[in-house]
Amino acid sequence: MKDLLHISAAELTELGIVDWGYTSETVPRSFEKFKKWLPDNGAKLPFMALEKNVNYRSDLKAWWPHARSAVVFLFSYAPAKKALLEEKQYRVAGYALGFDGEDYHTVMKERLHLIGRKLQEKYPLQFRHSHDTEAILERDLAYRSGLGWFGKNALLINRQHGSYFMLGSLIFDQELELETNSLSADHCGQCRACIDACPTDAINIETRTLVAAKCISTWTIEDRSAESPAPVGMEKGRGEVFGCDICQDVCPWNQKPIAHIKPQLGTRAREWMRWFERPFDEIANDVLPLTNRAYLRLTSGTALGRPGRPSFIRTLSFWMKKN
Ligand code: B12
Ligand code: SF4
Ligand code: SF4
Repeated sequence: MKDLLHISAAELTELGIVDWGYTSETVPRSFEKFKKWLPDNGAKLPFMALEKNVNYRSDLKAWWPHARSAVVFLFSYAPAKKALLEEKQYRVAGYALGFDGEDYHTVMKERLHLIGRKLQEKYPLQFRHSHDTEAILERDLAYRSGLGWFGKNALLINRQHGSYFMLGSLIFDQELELETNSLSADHCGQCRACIDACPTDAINIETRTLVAAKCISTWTIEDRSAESPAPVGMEKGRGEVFGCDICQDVCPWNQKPIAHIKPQLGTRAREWMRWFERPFDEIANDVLPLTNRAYLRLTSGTALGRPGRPSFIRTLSFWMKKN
């Protein structure tokens, strides 16, 4: 990784960043693809379909009129993911325990702010940030910054770091004196490991997008209805209770980066892993007596509260019936 102006690569590494890329292209390359995807998928993810948000995604300038350039950072959760894989623990997606079990939004926001303020010490710039929070096509922004390609599993894949990372971006009101990496070529080749491994057949190979309604991640995190039936094929999964990493775990581009790092799971993340690895009925017994608000208190400070108690219980019941 290179230094970012006067911020050294070592300082960025301290913040959990493994690479960054710069672009002054404010218009996404795949907005038309997004618009084609929306009619069939927006119902399951209503926040994606809001008219205002669709317009924001068309151009960074539509979202923030002052936007002129952006730096996208890869915040790795590979060390935590490696620890989970070694424990054969698949019930919680790696990103949720990857920042010591803390809510990645909070952690990344703090770190992006720190970088933005440090840049302001030398440059009279204004910035905004996005870390799975704003209505912008974050993967496309990372693609334009030369950080990777869109895999057949729809994830942004980086040749050196695979895909076990979250994207965090700083968007600036001026262009910076930085070079843009060249755009990444597609390195999926003839591989179709993710398509064959996805238990619910959620990957649309032609468009490299997901059928949101079929994806386990949608059902276990975003679908807050206690009545929604599980996607067909869910029973072939690995006991996913929060999110799904199957199409990443089988990707050859994740094997090398994972082989070369030390597994690392912080104390809180390990406690959560232990909480989740118990029999499903034991977990349900912890959650059933709680009110919805008490459940939110239990998960507060983590990313785990997002589905809400009713749909979390619905997911646990699915696995209890299956076992
Ligand atoms: C909605 C959403 C979801 C939904 C829908 C996912 C989806 N694929 O759309 C659900 C709940 C299913 C989901 C799941 C997950 N998500 Co999510 N999600 C988002 C969110 C908020 C929007 C994504 C989006 O725009 N979807 C719309 C569709 C049309 O976009 P797309 O699938 O990426 O399709 C693009 C490609 O097909 C591309 N394309 C295909 N071929 C080509 C070729 C070229 C040349 C180009 C330029 C483009 C291109 O064009 C499309 C439009 O951009 C983003 C954050 C953000 N603001 O961007 C995070 C985000 C994509 N999610 C993220 C993560 C980590 C996950 C999960 C791994 C979590 C988990 N473990 O459960 C899974 C992964 C599922 C998967 N295989 O993609 C990360 C991805 C990091 C990465 N390495 O790519 C993001 C970027 C959040 C972040 N800031 O880090 N997610
Ligand atoms: S996240 Fe899981 S369900 Fe969704 S596409 Fe990947 S393997 Fe399939
Ligand atoms: S598993 Fe294979 S096809 Fe799927 S994203 Fe990885 S390299 Fe591409």
